[in-house]
Amino acid sequence: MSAPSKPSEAMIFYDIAMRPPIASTCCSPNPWKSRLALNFKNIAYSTTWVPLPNVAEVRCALGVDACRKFSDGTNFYTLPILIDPNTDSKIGDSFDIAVYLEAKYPNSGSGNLFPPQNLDFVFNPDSALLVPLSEQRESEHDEYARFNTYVDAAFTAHTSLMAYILPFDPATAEASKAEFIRRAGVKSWDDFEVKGEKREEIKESFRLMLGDLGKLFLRDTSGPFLLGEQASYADLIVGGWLRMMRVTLPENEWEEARGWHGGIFGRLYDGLKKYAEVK
Ligand SMILES: N[C@@H](CCC(=O)N[C@@H](CS)C(=O)NCC(=O)O)C(=O)O
Repeated sequence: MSAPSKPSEAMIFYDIAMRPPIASTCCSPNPWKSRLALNFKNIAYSTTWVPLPNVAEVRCALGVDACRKFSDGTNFYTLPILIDPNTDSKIGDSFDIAVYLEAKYPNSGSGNLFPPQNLDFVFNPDSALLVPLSEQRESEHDEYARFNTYVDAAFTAHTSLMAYILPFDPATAEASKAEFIRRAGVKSWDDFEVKGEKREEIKESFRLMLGDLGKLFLRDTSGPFLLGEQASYADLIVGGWLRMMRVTLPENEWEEARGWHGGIFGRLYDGLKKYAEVK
């Protein structure tokens, strides 16, 4: 039997709840990659919003194994998770979700999430990241998996610019902050604030990294995406991080970053708006 062009029953997508109104504050990059992919594929779904301190409990209750580990080797329970009742599938990693959607529903939505392309972006952080977001794995979409790993590393190396104004849900803000303080081994939330000269230094490093990444977008300038007018999952990977920047950078710095390198990333953010509806 050939793959169905569209699933008949709505899927359930799990994302992290931030401060209301959630549609304008949700900012977790990996769930965003999946939201963009679900909308790109024009899949019917609803979102279940999970308070940050409840992610582990929800993931365990769904029986989805952890896909990350903390540096001490303990499980790190994360979102997104996607449940597809049409196939009884539960997928707990954003890259796997995109691969799944393309494999099961190749004929749905705006086309192929994984058209062949060269994605030769490399990022080597000064020091090993404490907690890798995604690992490079053997995959039928190796080029994209490698790109995902490097893009995650490149943005993660600069999230100190963004952590302090994360829009936590007031209902669980204290517990969420306490957990971030514990993980980082700092004393108080104020230790996350980066300002002055240090901030300018990190911003410059961020700008240079985006300049490197931006070179890939200059190969085809017929549209905002890597392949010009046609978006692919590689654009959505970067788009997930742009969504985090949009919410967690001070407004003036977001405007500044949009304009860096001739506005490549501002155009990408705007171009992806058609896939950014929060459902
Ligand atoms: N490799 C995983 C990583 C998922 C991940 O790190 N999710 C973060 C949000 S972007 C999370 O759930 N964090 C929960 C927490 O920090 O407690 C994926 O791509 O889905």
